[in-house]
Amino acid sequence: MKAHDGMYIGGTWRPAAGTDTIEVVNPADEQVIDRVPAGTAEDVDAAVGAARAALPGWAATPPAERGAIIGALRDALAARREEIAETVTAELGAPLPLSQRVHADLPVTVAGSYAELAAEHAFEERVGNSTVHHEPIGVVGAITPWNYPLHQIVAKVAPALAAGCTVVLKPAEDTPLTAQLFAEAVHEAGVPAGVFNLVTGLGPVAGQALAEHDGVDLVSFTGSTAVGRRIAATAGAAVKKVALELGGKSANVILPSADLAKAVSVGVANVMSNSGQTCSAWTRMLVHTSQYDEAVELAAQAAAKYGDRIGPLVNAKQQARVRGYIEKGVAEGARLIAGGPESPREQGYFVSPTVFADVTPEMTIAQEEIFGPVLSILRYEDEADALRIANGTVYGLAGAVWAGDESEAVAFARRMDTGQVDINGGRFNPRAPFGGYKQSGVGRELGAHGLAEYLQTKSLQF
Ligand code: TXE
Repeated sequence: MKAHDGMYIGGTWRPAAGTDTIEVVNPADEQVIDRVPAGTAEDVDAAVGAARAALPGWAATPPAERGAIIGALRDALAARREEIAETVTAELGAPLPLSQRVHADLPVTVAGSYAELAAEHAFEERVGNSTVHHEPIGVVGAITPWNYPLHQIVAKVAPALAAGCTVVLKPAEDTPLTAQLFAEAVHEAGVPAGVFNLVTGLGPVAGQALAEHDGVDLVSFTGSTAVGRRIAATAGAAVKKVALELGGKSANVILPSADLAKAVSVGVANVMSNSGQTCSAWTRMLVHTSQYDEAVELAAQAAAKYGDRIGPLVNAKQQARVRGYIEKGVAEGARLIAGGPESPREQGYFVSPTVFADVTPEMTIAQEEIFGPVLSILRYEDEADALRIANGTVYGLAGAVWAGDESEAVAFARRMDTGQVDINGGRFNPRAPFGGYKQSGVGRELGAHGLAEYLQTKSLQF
């Protein structure tokens, strides 16, 4: 696609307030592929104004009608599958099959679930002598990252629209083309003017202006813990609600009764997918001491199979950051069994699929989010030890448990301090709430819980 040179505000593409632009770079070959306008506080203000003006009409639209429009949005996204996949591949660097199967198809599923949920949701209920109304919270400021460029947008915009809110989106500066495609689909679906608005721009400029804007009632942010903390502080001072989806350091706990070969191969694939740029990735594999050497061998074989089939990281900064973590792992005494800090290619922001053995819980690579294709394998002595290690980070976003018997895995998962756990591999459910315990965030995305984030309640007694 060719980038729009304006902002999508009030149902039309209009010129940006300023003249600065942002270069969009293909991370696989470092070539500039396009430019989008760099929004300013003025653009954000215009977008928030359009969203406020559209709010009463959209909030009063019957939920089933809102659902029908979200259904049309799902169809518009589905019709653009190839264009979306190619765009994600161009600006994120993801291999095309991954862009098709995940980056393009997953958001269609999520939009579809909100087309249904808008119609199904109980926006009003009778509790004793009260009627409780669940009303839209208002104008939503959505700030999204680049790792799943379209999914992150749909996971915020679809539930917000289902709830009756209007939205201003500031997508990541690395992947604005996918966001522009989304705006085109919104337009095509017949979403009324001003209900959805797009301002492309830099985080500290357009993002910050959106997070601080008085006309925004809720800020929904996905990204780094540092920026999330800042947004929460600003919102707290303004007594404004936030939803935050931040980092993770999820544990993949393989209990001795599990199918070890399957658990290890799925576990490695989980970390390498999307070049490790997944907040819920199972980056710590926990293996019983009696099976440790076998698991390490299996993981090394599995990682070698990936070779250079995984895509690059999104930009030079992320590549440098991930290579720095790999060097730190070596310096702290972990044993490199696959990959390493050297880039496998001259051009592009590539990092080799990397696996560390002999990782101990206090090492930096076992504590901090790396956000690259790097797996740490840790050893545990017994279940209590496994649970202590699994729960021993500041994060609590996701996780996995493998056991011969499902109930054994479930019992363990119930004791994990984390928002989502996949049992024996799991299977994606668009209606299952997703979000963090501890420093992984505040609030939930997906399903009815995701919709409820965008509602406030009023009770009438009679
Ligand atoms: O994130 P930023 P970055 C983690 C991951 C990664 C690290 C850094 O560990 O290595 O964060 O990534 C906008 N006010 N995750 O630097 O800066 C920015 O424009 C308002 C985890 O890319 O947080 C973008 O739209 N907004 C994660 C969004 O915030 C601001 C996904 C995220 O960028 C802003 C991505 C500001 N002051 C990174 N500064 C996940 N949880 O999935 C930046 N932004």
